[in-house]
Amino acid sequence: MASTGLVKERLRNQRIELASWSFGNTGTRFKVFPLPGAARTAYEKVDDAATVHHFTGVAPSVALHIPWDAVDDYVDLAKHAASQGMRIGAINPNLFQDEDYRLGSLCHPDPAVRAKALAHVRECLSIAESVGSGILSLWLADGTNYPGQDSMAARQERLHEGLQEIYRSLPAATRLLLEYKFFEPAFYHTDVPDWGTSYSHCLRLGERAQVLVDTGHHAPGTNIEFIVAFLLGQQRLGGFHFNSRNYADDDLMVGAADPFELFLIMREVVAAGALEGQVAFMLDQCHNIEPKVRAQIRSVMNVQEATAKALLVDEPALARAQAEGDVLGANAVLMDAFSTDVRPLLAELREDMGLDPDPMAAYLRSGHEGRIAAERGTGSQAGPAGWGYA
Ligand code: PSV
Ligand code: MN
Repeated sequence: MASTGLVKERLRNQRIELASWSFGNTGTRFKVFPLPGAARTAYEKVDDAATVHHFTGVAPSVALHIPWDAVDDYVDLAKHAASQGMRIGAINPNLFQDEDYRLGSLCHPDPAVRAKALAHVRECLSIAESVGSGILSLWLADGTNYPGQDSMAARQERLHEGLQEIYRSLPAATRLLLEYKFFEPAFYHTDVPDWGTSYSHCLRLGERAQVLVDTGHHAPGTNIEFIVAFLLGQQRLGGFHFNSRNYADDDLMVGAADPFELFLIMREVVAAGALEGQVAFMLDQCHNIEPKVRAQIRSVMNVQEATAKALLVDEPALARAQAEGDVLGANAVLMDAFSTDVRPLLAELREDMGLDPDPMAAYLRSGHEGRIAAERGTGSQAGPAGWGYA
């Protein structure tokens, strides 16, 4: 088994990216319940992300969604982040909330709409460059609702052409992460429904096109850790959008519904030697009824716990059991690691890092929640344009 010192060292260097949209008022299509203190601007979202980093020590970057986080001066926003020890992470173009995107964006039948979508992605690439971000995360809401609505085959070709244009426009050190989702908002078919579709488009594009695995974007029962293992083996796992689901794209706190699944995913990451490197570990969550900063702190802690357990797997013992065909022995090695209470280890690590051993208690004591509620109020419920707009 790895020494405690080594496990702590690796946990200390772990990086988890937060998403700006987790801090604003969000909701379902039924209702947005405005939350006291919810961030109203991109600057406040960065501030809240910095607060999460302050108490956890492993979350120094925040992803932006454009235009939800549109500002006049992105360099200034990046400076604002840097002044709090943060940097801007992945840039997410929004190709789903404009009237023109009713029938899709890059796959739309009208070339003018496809051109508009491409122009927006290019704008996002220039934002990425100006804030020093090396990741463009692309999620398309494209698809159809009814059989016959459009040619699925033609849409794949349009998609390829669009992606090729984007790939050609990528600045040298930037990666394109292509996210997939099996349904919603399109209900009959989506144009990038699964990892295989994303992977084959990435292969056609080139090395800097990689798959983004959002843990909430799979049918129930899907073996996500297999997908992770496969993509890591092909050097095409670009990153994660972590969240947790019971039914569909529930966007709940990662590790909430199925901590075992999260452990198995992190175990594949650790086994492939990918904990440190290019894979981006990002949260993509919405906190519709719970306090947002606290929920993000809990989420970071959940990822840390799953990672710690994954690092505690007795790899030599596991390899031995696997080689001997010892089915139950191999399984027991994994279960031993999963069953370990890693909270004391993480508390020790945080003390080593000069942090409070209990980030949640420290946050509550800090009075931040009351302060932002008093300063910001409840904000206003998002209009018909969508809950993501401030
Ligand atoms: C879509 O469900 C998604 O997972 C994509 O990553 C979006 O960018 C994000 O949620 C926010 O809507
Ligand atoms: Mn996502």
